[in-house]
Parts: sequence; structure tokens; C-alpha cells
Amino acid sequence: MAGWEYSKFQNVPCAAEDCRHQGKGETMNRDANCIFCKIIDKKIPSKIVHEDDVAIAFEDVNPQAPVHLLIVPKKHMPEIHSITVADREIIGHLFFVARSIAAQKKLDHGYRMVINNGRDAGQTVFHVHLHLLSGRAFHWPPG
Ligand code: DGP
Repeated sequence: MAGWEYSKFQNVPCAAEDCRHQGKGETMNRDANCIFCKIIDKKIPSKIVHEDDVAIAFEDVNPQAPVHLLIVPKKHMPEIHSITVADREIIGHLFFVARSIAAQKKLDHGYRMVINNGRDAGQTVFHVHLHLLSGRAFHWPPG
């Protein structure tokens, strides 16, 4: 992650000027047994590339592309069907974080954003997250 300075992104209130998420000051719930909650709480180390009050983004431990980041809401929500109307701002915020990272990392040739939801989709960590993959060409349909 040459060129990335984690400290630059700590406590940034939002990923993009025009994102009007309402998460500021919220107490985000955690699941003590969730690996991503532990990463959010810094109980497990990770290579963090972005952090604000609503979301965190870090390198995937098992990268499937030269760039493979996980964009994770700080609020614990196991699956897409766990989210509520009140979470709209948080979920939308993940896209703004992705856009911000893509711009800063100059992913000009494209990137893929993936959510694996549920067992058959390959979800292994039950805390909603957005994969951001780039740095190579991807196939379609996905496997
Ligand atoms: P999914 O299969 O869509 O639930 O994606 C989970 C991803 O999380 C998978 O690509 C590997 C990654 N992952 C699992 N445990 C850790 C961890 O402890 N640290 C990091 N950085 N990534 C992890």
C-alpha cells in the first residue's frame, strides 16, 4: 500500500464532501465474536486504508486481486437482510468510501465491488462488507 498514510484517514468525518451520512456520534453496536468487530476495535491488527466514524476499510488477508480491500460498516449487521431502513445512510456511505478510495488510488481502469451474502454466495464473515477489487481484468459471469 505504498503511498497510503493511515494517519491521514483517522477520524475523518466522512469519505466524501457530498456524503451526508448521519452516523456521526452514533454508538455502533459490536458482536464480541465477530472478527470484523475485533478489527474495528483494533483487537486484531489489519492494514487499514481508511477510517471514519461510520466505516473502516482494510486490506483483505487473502487478496484475490492486486487491490483487494474490504469496506466495513462499524455497526455490526450480519447479513443484508439484517439491515433496516435506519441503516440506509450507513449502507450508502460504503459506496462513498469506495469511490473515495478508488479516486485516491487512481483505479482508473476499473474496479469491482462485491457483496457475498449468505452461504451459497460464499459469505464467510457474517458482518456486512463490500469487497473492492482492482488491478486486473475480471471475468463475467463470476464463478
Ligand atoms: P466473504 O467471504 O465475502 O465473507 O469475505 C470475507 C473476507 O474477509 C475474505 O476475503 C477474507 C477476509 N478476512 C477474513 N478474516 C480476516 C482477517 O482477520 N483480516 C483481514 N484483513 N481479512 C480477513
